[in-house]
Amino acid sequence: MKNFTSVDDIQDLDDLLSLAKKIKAAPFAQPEKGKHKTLGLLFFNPSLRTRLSTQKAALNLGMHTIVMNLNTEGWVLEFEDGAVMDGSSAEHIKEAAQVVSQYCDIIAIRSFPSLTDKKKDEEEYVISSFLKYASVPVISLEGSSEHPLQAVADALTIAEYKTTKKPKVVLTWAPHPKALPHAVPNSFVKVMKLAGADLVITHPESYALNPEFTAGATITHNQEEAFANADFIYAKNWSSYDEYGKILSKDQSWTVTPEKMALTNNAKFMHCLPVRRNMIVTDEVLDSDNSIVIPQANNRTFAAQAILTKIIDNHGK
Ligand code: AN0
Ligand code: CP
Repeated sequence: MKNFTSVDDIQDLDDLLSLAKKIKAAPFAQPEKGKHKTLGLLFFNPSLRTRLSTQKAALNLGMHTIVMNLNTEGWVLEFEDGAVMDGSSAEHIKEAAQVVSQYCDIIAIRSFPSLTDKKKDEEEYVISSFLKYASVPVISLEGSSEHPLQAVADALTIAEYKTTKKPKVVLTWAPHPKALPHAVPNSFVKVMKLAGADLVITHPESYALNPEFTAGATITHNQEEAFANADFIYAKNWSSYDEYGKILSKDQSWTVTPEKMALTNNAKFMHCLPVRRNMIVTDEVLDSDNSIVIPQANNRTFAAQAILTKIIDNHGK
């Protein structure tokens, strides 16, 4: 593995999850793996889990970490080729990426979409520019269209909690007051396809995800029908994809409640966090024994450690 910016970069999910499980059982077994190596984490957006778990993973491997909030602490970057830089941007990504590559052995980047310019967002121009100009491996800490480290942690969590070979996994849209990206559901759908789960996606009619991600998946606009006999409920809000970035509904009849969980096969409740209580899911469900959001977040460390291990082992090839 050279870079990890998409679920598509996973060559063998079973092999990756076995490694993550091995690491979870003995997180400090390879304290020299990352010796004298530095992981740079560049954030254009807020984070709690990704920021801490990815650093924790690096530290477990003996790596050093450098963290920078580029949006507030760095020079404003220019991404346009040939731009006459007479505006607000002070530094071109061409120099910035090459310079950071001299300080870091792996560069990890979080860059959310604008949710206003679909074309630009889908070009994934921030992470793509680092891939183009950096001379070291690049990891996505959530880009415009994917959050692959979250997806690995999600797949690991489902692998740990499933009681049947092919569990029924339901990805349900739920209401939220702000426009949110599509990265988490997109990567979740991709990884569940790889895992061979019985995946059902449910959302209001106007909330179809990009069909490039959902092609072949079962999709229903009837949430209760979707929940029937589910083994896992994965809740997430996303803004409209067709009416790009718009909030078309805050319908709380889509909130995950105990009544809806009662339709399932005693399903586990999952969410990537941060979660808005009593919007996405009620307190009763989130605080119930069926909620596995905390162990799910714990798995972020082992997912990241497995990915760092793969990249270091392959010497960035
Ligand atoms: C982000 C999102 O929905 O993509 C990050 C989740 C990991 N969530 C928020 O901005 C609330
Ligand atoms: N799930 C997740 O990526 O959380 P943060 O945004 O806090 O990193």
